[in-house]
Amino acid sequence: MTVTQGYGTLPVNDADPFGHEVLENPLPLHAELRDAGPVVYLTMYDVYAFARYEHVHAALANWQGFQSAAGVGLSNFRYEKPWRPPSLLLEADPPRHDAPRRVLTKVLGPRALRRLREGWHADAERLVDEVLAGGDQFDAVTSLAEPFPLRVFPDAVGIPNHGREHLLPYGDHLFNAFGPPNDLVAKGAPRAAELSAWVNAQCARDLLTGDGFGAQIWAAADRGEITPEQAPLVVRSLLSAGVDTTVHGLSAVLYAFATHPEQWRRLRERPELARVAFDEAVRWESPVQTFFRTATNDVRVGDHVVPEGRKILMFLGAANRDPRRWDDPDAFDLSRDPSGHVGFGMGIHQCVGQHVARLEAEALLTALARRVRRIELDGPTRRHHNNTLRAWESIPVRVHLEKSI
Ligand code: OVV
Repeated sequence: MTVTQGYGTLPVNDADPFGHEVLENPLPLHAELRDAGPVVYLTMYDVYAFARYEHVHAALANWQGFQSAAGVGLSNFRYEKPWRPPSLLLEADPPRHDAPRRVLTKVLGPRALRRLREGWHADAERLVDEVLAGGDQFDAVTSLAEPFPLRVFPDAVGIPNHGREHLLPYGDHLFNAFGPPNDLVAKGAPRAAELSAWVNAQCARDLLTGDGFGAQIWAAADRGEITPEQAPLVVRSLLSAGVDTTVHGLSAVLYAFATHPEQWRRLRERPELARVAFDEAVRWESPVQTFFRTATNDVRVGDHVVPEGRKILMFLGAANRDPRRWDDPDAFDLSRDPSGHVGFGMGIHQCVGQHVARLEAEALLTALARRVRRIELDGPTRRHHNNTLRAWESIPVRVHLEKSI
């Protein structure tokens, strides 16, 4: 469907990208949007959309033209008050974005993670042993993908044990809140203030252990790299973006292997493929499906113009399966080079925690590959619907164990 605009015919689409039908299976809408043209107008929300790799990638790389400080959800912070104080990273533009980003880049960088590596691998081995001791049938989401990040990440940040059960519900609501105020947001709203208050309380210096990511953020404030007012908000970014994302990323890679036995065999032959496998799963599933940007001037896209101040929905998941960019995009394939996918974003906001996520995945996958010869689905899977995240609620699996270990 198209409509006449001053600059030609702008393709329009009446679908609800945040409706349950699309959340259950977004792939048909993604194909429709990609094929409609480089920019599509979404009538339901009066916003524009990019779904082709070329345009999503280019927009994410162009922070001057496509800003984040007006919010990366549907809500436009130029006109609407954000539901929580904006993130100093996600919802900020240079120059304000840069000091917090520099601090987190160092705290979460490959060098800093080296001291966690051995412990996380041991934790993964222990968790896998515990789960396998319970039998050959289990739920990959509730037995592995959820407990593993919850076992290692909050400890690494340095928050107390009490109340950690709030982390996943907080993240779920936060990622819903980037979408429209629909039933998913309404479902989380009653607890939002309580969860938010708990998360904010964990960001205080005196609650954080001496050697974690949180303490290192406060140490950066002592060195004057960020202000003491910024430190708690930077810690909040870890607790906001660091749990649900990795849970759903791990669910994605476990589902991918449970449904691609030949790829599991490959991983077992070459366990050093664990990291590529995780990136391929992030491309294939795109646990973070969408973020908005806001046009900072009238931007020409093909024959059309996105007017200044308007929101554009970036379909990361659609870009990651764009056949214009990827050969056989729907295949989960360890022999492809998935680098360049936009599942972690692109440009100055590209996921600052991606090394943490990869280390978690590497630890869990290598522990599992050591003991499990085959992993297969063992019943109907169930999706978890979220306005931003592509998630699983349940992945029942049966495993066949390696006898010698
Ligand atoms: C990437 C991301 C998602 C959600 C929250 C944040 C970041 C944050 O910085 O708070």
